[in-house]
Amino acid sequence: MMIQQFLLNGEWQLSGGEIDLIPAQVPGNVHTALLQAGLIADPYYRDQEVVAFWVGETDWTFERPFTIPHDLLKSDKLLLKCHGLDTLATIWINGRELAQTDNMFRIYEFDLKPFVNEGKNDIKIQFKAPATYAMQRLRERYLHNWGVEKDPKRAGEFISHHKLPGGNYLRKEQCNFGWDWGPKVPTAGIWQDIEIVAFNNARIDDIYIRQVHKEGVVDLSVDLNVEKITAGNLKAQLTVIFDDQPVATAEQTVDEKLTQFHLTIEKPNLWWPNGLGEQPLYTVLVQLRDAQNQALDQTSCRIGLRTLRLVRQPDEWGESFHFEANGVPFFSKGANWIPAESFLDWLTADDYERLIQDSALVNMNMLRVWGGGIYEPDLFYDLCDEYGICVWQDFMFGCATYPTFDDEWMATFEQEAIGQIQRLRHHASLALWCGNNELEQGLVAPEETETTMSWAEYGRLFDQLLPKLVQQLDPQTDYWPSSPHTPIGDRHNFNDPTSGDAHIWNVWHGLEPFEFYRTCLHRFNSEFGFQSFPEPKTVYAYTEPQDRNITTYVMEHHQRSDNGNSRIMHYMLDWFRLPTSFENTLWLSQIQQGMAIKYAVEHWRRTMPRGMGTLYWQLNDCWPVASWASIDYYGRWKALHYMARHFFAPVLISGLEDWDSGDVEIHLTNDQIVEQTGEVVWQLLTTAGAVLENGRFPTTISPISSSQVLTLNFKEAIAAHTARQLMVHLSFEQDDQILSDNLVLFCRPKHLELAVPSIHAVYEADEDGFIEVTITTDTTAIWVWLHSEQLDIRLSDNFFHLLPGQSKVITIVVDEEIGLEEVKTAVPIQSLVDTFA
Ligand code: BMA
Repeated sequence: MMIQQFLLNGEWQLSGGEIDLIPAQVPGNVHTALLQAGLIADPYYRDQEVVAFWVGETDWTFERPFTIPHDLLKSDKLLLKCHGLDTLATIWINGRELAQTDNMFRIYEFDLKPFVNEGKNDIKIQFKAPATYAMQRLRERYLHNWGVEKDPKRAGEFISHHKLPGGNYLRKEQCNFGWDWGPKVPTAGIWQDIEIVAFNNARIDDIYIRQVHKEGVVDLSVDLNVEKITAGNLKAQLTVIFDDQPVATAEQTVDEKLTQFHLTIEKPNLWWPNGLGEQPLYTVLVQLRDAQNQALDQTSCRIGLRTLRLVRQPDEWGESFHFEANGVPFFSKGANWIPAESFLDWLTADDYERLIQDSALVNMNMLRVWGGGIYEPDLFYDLCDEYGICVWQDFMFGCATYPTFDDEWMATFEQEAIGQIQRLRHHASLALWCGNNELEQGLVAPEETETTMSWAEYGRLFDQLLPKLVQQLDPQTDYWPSSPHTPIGDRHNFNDPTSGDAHIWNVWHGLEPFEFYRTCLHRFNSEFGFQSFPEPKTVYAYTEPQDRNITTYVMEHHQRSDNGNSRIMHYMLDWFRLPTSFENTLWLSQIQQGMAIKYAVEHWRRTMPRGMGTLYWQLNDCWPVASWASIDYYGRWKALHYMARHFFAPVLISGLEDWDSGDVEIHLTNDQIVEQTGEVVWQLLTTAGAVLENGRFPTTISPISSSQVLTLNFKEAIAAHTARQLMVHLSFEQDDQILSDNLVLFCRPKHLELAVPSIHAVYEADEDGFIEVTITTDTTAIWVWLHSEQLDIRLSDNFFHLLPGQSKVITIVVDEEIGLEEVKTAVPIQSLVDTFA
């Protein structure tokens, strides 16, 4: 008989504190059940999060009946499989304790047989209050955690800045206790599927696929692990499917736990990161049969034929740090990924698809799944495989010291790591396993102190256990102990520019000017970032009219970085004229954020091949908040995300200006595997749009390289016109197509002398039902953007510059059915001048 699986998802009953038996969805959590029942308000609205703190301080019980039919009870094995319990759970079956669990990231299986009867049964899962437990443990032994402080005045009390105390004691999503962009909503619940599994004879435990790439073929070796209960001959059949056709098959008898298959794929279609090639995927299907040829179990997984390695070798600057796909080095472009929801059950498949698609659309090829969140569900990695987004996967530790001295805690983590490596290792997109986020950035010292763990305690987990497990279970993926990590010389010397990866926070946290980025020559920038506010529509969703000033209590409540709003304004005074309204402040903060990250990324792309990667902090949000994200909680693209498409373009033209000498260096950066030939076109313009000088010349740029193609000097023009009235427009053109264009200024935008543009728009519906708008201007308009308070719109480009004589065609995708006329009135067009004029 084939293995049987029965989901116990759906409606359960929830009780806790004063609340008795309200309906609760599984998968789900306590907060969303209470919200559904009208017992708490939306924690994302105003400061309702604070009102809901009691939820994390309460024990909760989920329960439901279930039925076990007669033949199920006769199965050789009857198991309860929990794909995710958050977190401190005791499971009761018919009033008897089945098991206790302590790790949200583990998949647990328990023998159910001795606990159930034929017919009606019931299951209860009790969850301990996470906030209360965490606090107790912290009182027993202090463990440092950024964002939490010991209260100097009251022993045993803590000052909670952006986090609730003690989360580092629990194997639970760390940012559920709060973060410098996330709310403090420690929840509890059955957050993943829960099911009953019954089988006879045998089942498939897991498979492991190794690839060996040779000239024109890929050899696959597949390890099949089988759990065998009864003796008897078993057979396993393996089929590799591509484009719905079998391309290789093999059959074996299964005598032992482990059976190995060897197959060859001829003429392999190789998988490539986004921008470098296609993402063909093969399905590996394994079927297990008994001696009578009856199917017992089957499993399948999708793979991409590729090699994907982190390359570290001595070079003229120290030690390289870059990724190579199929032997081809590539520059990593992307962002850091945080959980896309604080209440994970609210996330839909569409939300995931949109975020991964949005990453690929702006020319990203890598996301880092950051260590303070969760190992994402399979769907996330499936989408990354499909869109060519390589995954830098952290293990779930971040910004705190951890109790590696506790053997029980280490043991549960070991099981977590084994389970997650086995679950994710076959994904084409998996590029790297990384131990943790930022522990080596000041949280470890030779000896344990109040604020550090010792290297010995740290090493136990990140230098011994984890590399050993990765080597055993996924030897074809590299392991990196921490982000950032300096592999050469003094390990305390994090952010060394000659080797390893770096987190550059001198701009923003360190209040250094944007120019600081250009002094950084690191090998790989895995974090750096700049905040902005979400757009007005998003802010309106969590505020009332009286909250709409960035200094109000509610606006500051939706800002978790220390003095975050002051930092935004600090830089704004440096770069821009003060905006005239609340809404303009929000928009301008987005332009500023985009400019900061563009400044950094263009510089780092110019340093290729010394620097081989930039992942900005951060792609997404888990609630509506001021943050470093480029896509807000509702999926709305901030200015940064639109700008990313340009500064991550496969071929980039950029200008490096020297305001003192009047020099502009023109640089071309090519991420493509093939050389690019085209024309560089430049114009020196007045702010009114008059062309003072111009030129064009043909040029070729080699694959995967960056070079300075020309330096121009505009000292005389600056003397004649002032820096405030000049700009240089650059473009790189190929067959009449502009592959990249850019604007160079000689002063801060606040000093630019810009006239008020009159922007003209002509709307048309194209044959696919999209709306196209052609935009022109009578004078130079900087950072032109379209937006809508009424409609959710997506634009093919936004926050662009427009010169008189140019026309820009933008496609507008509107989420709802709506006529051309309505769009016209609902989509105003603004530019920089409108933020202050
Ligand atoms: C980095 C990250 C996060 C944090 C961000 C902004 O250090 O690893 O912990 O949210 O900075 O401060």
